[in-house]
Amino acid sequence: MAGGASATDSAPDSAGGAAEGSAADVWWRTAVVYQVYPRSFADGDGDGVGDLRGILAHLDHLSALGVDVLWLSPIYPSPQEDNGYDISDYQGVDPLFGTLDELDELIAALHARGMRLVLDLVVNHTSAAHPWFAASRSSVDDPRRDWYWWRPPRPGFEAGAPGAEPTNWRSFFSGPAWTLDEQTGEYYLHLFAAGQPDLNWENPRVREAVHAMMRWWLDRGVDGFRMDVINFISKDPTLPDGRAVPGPGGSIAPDGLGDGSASFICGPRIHEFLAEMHRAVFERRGRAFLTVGEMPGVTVDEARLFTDPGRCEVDMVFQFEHVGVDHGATKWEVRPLHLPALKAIMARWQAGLADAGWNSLYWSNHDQPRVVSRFGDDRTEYRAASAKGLATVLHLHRGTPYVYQGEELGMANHPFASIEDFRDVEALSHYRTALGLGEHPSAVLAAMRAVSRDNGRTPMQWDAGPNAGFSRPDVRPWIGVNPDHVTVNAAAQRDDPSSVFTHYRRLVELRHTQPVVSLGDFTMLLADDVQVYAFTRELDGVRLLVLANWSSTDADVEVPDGVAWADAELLLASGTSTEPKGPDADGRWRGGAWDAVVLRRPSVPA
Ligand code: ISL
Repeated sequence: MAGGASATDSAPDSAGGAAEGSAADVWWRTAVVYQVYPRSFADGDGDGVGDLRGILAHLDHLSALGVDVLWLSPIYPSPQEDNGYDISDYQGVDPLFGTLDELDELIAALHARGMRLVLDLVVNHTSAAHPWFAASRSSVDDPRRDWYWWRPPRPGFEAGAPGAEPTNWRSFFSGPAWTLDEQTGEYYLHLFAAGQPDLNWENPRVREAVHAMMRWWLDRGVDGFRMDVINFISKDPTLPDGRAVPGPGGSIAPDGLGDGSASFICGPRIHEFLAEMHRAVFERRGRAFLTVGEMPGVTVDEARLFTDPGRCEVDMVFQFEHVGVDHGATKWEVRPLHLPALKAIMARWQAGLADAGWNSLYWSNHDQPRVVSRFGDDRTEYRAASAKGLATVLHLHRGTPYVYQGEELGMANHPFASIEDFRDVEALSHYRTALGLGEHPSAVLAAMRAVSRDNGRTPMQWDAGPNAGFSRPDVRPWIGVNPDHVTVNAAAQRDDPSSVFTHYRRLVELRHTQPVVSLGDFTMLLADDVQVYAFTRELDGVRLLVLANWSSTDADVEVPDGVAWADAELLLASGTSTEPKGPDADGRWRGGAWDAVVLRRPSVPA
C-alpha cells in the first residue's frame, strides 16, 4: 500500500512508510497506470498469442508514454477458459506467456526504467483445474472440501433436475451459477464460468493460502495487485435466493434465474477480509505498493471506506457506475450516452472521495468496448479528436488514471462479421443463451459488435504491416486484427506531435508536473449541458478550467465565470478546430467538434 516514495522518486525499492502517508506524498497519487492484456499486446514467440517476450520488446513504448506502473492481466498457468482469469497455479507463468524467469526479467527491466509492476490477483475464484479444487471435489470428506462453496440440491429436487440448483443465482456468464459434480452429487458455486469455482473465504485456511501467495510475489519484487472482483469474496453464508430480475417491460427474466448479488457484493465480512489482508501481506514491508480493488456494484459510500487510508484496506477501487451508464436492463441492451448522466456519476465520485479515499479513473480495460467507438466518434474525421477529448476529460479528473493498451492510439471497436470472429466466453455464452430464448441472431450479433469484451482484446496495433506488427506475418493471431491498423498504429503516431499518442504523453506529463492535476479540488460545471463537459480544478491558488465538446457538432456555451478565463494560459488544446481556444471575451466558449482545452490561471486574490 501507500508508502513514502514521491512521484519523482521512481526507484521501486525506495523505503516507504506504512499506509498512512500524507495526501501529497503517496506516490500513486501522481502516477499513471498502463494496463497490458498479455495475450493481445505483442507475440514474441510466433504462436499468435502475446507473451512476456513481446512485452519486454516493447517497454520503450511505455517509457515514451511516461507511465509509472504496468498492470499486467493474468499470466499464470490456466486452462484459458476466461483468458487467464481462471488460474490453476498462482505461483507460476503459463508456458503460453513464457517463464517465471522472463517475469523476473520484466520486473527488473521495469524497475530499471523507474516503473513498477502490478499483477492481477484473481482470488474470488480459481480455475476448476487448480489442485485445490481437484482436492475439494474429490470427496465430501476431503480437507479442502470447505475451500469452495458446495451445496446439496434444493430440497425436494433430484440432483441434476431442472431447478435443483441450491439457489436461483445467475452466473455473470449466463446460466445458473451452480454446476453439479456427479461424483459427490453436490453443486459448486461459480459466479462466472463453470470452470471458475468460487473460493470460500469464510475458511481461514483459504485466506492464509492467498496471503502466503501474495507475499511470495512481493518478495519477487512485484509492486502491488489489481484485485479481481475483490468485493465479491465475502458471501452471506446462508446463500439465500436472489430476487428474480425483471426483463424488458418488467417481465420476469425468461430463464427464471435471479440476481444473487445482494449476497456477495460488499458482503458482510469484506472490510474485515481486506484489512486482514493488508496486515498479513503489506504491512511493515518498508516499501511502497499499489493495491486497486476491482469492485462491480460498489457504492461511493462503500468505496470511501475501502480507500480511506486510515482504514488500511486498499488504495483505490474500480467502480462501475460510469461504464454502466449506457446499459439497459443488461449490458447487451445498448443505450445512447446521455452526457449529463455520465457527468452526474463522475461528479458524485469526485465529491464522495474528496476528503477521504481516492478515485481510480478509467474509460477502458479488457472488459469494455473501445472508448472512442463507445463515447467518441470513430469515423475517420473525428477519431483522433474525439479520442484526445475523452482522454483530456478523464486525465484531468482527480484520481489515478488508467490507460488500457491501444487507448493511447485511439484504437476502435472491431468490425466483427460473424459469430466465428468472437472468442470471449461471456460473448459466446450470451449468444447461445439469447438464441435459446428466441432472439434473432443478427440482433444478438449487432449488440455483441457494439459491446463485446472482444473489442478491447484485438491485437495491439504496432505498425501498418501484416498482423499490425503484433505477430509475425506468417502467423494467424488468436483473434482478428482490426483492419484499421493500416492507419491507426503506434509507429505512425509515436513521433507525430499531433497524434493521439502524443496527446496522452502530454496528459501524463501534466499529471507529473502540475500538482493541481493530481491533487486539486474538483468542481463540475454545466452539469445539465448535453454537449459540453466542463469542470475546474483548484490547488493552492492555481486554477484549471477544462472544456470539452463531447460531440461532432460545434458547441457554443456560456461558461460560468467565463470572462475571467478569456486571457488564461492555454495548457493543452486538441480538436477539429484549426486552433482550439478558451472562452472568448464575452465569456462564451465556442468549440468545434470534439475540441478540448485546458486553461490555467492563478485564482483572483481574495
Ligand atoms: O465484463 C463484465 C461485463 O461485461 C463484467 O461483468 C466482468 O465480468 C466483471 O467486471 C468482473 O471482471 C473481472 O472478473 C472476471 C473476468 O472475466 C474479467 O475479465 C475480469 O476483469 C472473472 O474473473
